[in-house]
Amino acid sequence: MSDLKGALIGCGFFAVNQMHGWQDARGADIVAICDRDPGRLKAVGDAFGIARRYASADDLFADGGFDFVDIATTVPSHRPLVELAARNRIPVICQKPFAASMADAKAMVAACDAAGVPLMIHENFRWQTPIQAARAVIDRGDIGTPFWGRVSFRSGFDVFSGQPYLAKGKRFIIEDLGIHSLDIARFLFGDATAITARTSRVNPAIAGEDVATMLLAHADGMTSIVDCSYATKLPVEPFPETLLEVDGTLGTLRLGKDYRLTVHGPSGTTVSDVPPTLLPWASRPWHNIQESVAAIQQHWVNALSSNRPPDTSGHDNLKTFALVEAAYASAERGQTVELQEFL
Ligand code: NAD
Ligand code: 89V
Repeated sequence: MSDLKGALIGCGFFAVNQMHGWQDARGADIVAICDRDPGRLKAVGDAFGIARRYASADDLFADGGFDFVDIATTVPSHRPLVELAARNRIPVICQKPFAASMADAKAMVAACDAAGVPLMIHENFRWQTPIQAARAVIDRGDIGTPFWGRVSFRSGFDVFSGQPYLAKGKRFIIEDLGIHSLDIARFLFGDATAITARTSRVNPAIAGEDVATMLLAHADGMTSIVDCSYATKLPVEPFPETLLEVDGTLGTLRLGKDYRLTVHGPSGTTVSDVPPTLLPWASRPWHNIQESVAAIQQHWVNALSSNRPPDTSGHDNLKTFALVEAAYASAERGQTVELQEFL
């Protein structure tokens, strides 16, 4: 079978990782790119040798000649671009966060369903090697049935220099980073039914919240805590590591700093290193995220080629995005919010 042809819209900060990921992917090639900023279009086009370049997504779709589109723009353009792809019956990947509102996200899913095209949200953190390693331990039953968990991301890393828009939004850490942690909680512990959240802003130079603590009730009775902070000054900066604690009926799992996994169960205690691979184009400390970009893109190629829905389909990611919306509602109201209100 010949390789799938892809087009990428949005040639900004993060799209460079996606372009590297597509170069690594088996079974897909990017044949066209689009950005309304001529400087970004030239930089990415020249770096990756892409001749077909467009300033407008309408023109890109009018010319066609690709089997899927990868949307790497920021959130305001997600709904119009996904709907444009659906109108052109082109399978589509859209970066997180899904949309500006739950109503927009649902409309995007409905548009793709009506057009009969797959939609995948680029929710890559669950594809990180250490997160996959933790999931394998749980699936093997090494710690029995999990009854409590924690997904923790605490950092003082300056994300604003690479992504200045993150300092300007009314919403910050839950929408941008917590969304990954909430998805990891769903991936490891199952869907949630209710959330209680508290947020605060420590950094006076930004508009949104930079600290969030969330308590999740999961469908199977399990409880988890998802906490994230960009205001945490540690002796050794852990960005962008997600740490895990899981207590099960037979033992415990701890994913600690430097990708160290400790599993304690009936047969004893094992400590192993589960670091991400440093891909040739990757750079520390981003390599954990960069590897997961390559992994989710390969997953998309495999799913599309075999007519299977991707794991983080639009339908699946509505449940992660509902957690984001419910967390903000909970923090604002000062009370627990049932997920049902948003789904
Ligand atoms: P960015 O602002 O650096 O890049 C976005 C690019 O899209 C810009 O070059 C802009 O000109 C272009 N663009 C915007 N609207 C367009 C349109 N309608 N048509 C054509 N071009 C358009 O942003 P970024 O930091 O690269 O973030 C992009 C997305 O990636 C965001 O949604 C962000 O949350 C997400 N992101 C994800 C991860 C991850 O690990 N999954 C990491 C970082 C960023
Ligand atoms: O993954 C992300 O979405 C990024 C970062 C890790 C910097 O928060 O925005």
